[in-house]
Amino acid sequence: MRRVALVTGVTGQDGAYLSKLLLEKDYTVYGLVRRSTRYALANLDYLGVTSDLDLIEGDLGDEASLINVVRRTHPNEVYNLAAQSFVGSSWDQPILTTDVDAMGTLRLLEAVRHFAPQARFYQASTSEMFGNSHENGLQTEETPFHPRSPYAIAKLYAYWIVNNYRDSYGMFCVNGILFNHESPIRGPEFVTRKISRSVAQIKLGLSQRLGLGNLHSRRDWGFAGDYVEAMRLMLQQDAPENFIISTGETHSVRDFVQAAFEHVGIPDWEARVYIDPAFRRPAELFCLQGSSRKAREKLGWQPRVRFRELVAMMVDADLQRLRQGAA
Ligand code: NAP
Ligand code: F7E
Repeated sequence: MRRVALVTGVTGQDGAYLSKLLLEKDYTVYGLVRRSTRYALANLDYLGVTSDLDLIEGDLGDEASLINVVRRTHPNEVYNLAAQSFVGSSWDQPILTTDVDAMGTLRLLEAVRHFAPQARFYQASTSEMFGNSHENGLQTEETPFHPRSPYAIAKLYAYWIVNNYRDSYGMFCVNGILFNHESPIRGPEFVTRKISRSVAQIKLGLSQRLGLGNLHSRRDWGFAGDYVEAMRLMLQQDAPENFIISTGETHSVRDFVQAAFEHVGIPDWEARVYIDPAFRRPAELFCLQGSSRKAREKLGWQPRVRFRELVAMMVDADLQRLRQGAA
């Protein structure tokens, strides 16, 4: 029997990579798509999987649509990737962010509890929940949470309600606590893609300068294609447990900018970058560096793509897109 997966957030970065992986593993994949989808199907098209998916309309804000999709699809595995995922926007739209990221998770859990209680449930939790909390510079599964944005607070509710449904109803529910992961189809509002796209534009003479906020923030950046493998592995375990997924390396935004300019052979990059206060945040996370030891030991997972390779992959993809005339 083919396994059936239901993926929310299928049009986003992770939804596209996860769908590709599940199709390669011979799953039937249903994707939940909003009527007003932001990315349309560009990410799925980029990875060449659109025609192999079954897309069903629904919204995490609408319980009826979630009940409908769970009843129609009879999933063995549910991956809840849908979210208002941009931290910066969560200060501008805190109520929407909370409704989708916190309440939306609860709505989906309820639909699964009533109509597919045996399904295994993956929740896209985030390193943002840690805030500036750390233990000797690292975040582990035991590090206390101290969220610093409306996004992180909504995700923390989702984290706990997922744990609660596991404890209360015996459902197979897990949280993947993923650190930042990027790719050529990362949304252009996130800093890595903003940099890769701007550097490609500057290289091709289509732009002159790049305006950024805090250059000193440090993130543990991995490749999305590696991280979706961990999501699937978490649902294949004998017992449901939460896992951190990270590279264990940290780099600053400045490091990313420098690596991107160096990759295209522009050494005098500092003259091309200016600080734009509009991109500073009301509360910042200074340094994320995750320990994925538990995932390495129990899931047998490890990241393959290293920092410089990731930067090069993203810049090259943007160069190629621009040369082909894409915006
Ligand atoms: P993304 O590219 O921003 O994708 C978000 C997805 O959620 C899109 O498909 C979007 O659909 C969908 N969505 C938004 N609001 C929705 C709603 N009300 N109902 C249904 N779908 C809705 O995010 P991502 O980078 O792939 O991340 C996937 C998940 O992992 C998110 O939950 C994110 O918070 C979490 N996460 C990401 C990272 C990371 O570094 N990427 C790290 C930790 C956790 P539209 O196309 O309709 O907008
Ligand atoms: O910011 C700084 C910014 O927006 C990274 C999401 O996937 O990962 C992501 O959240 C850092 C921050 O990602 C600009 O202040 C400087 O310190 O790329 P980002 P994020 O906020 O880390 C986590 C794990 C998630 O769960 C989220 O869903 O870069 N920064 N200058 C800037 N950031 C942006 N976006 N734009 C700038 O111009």
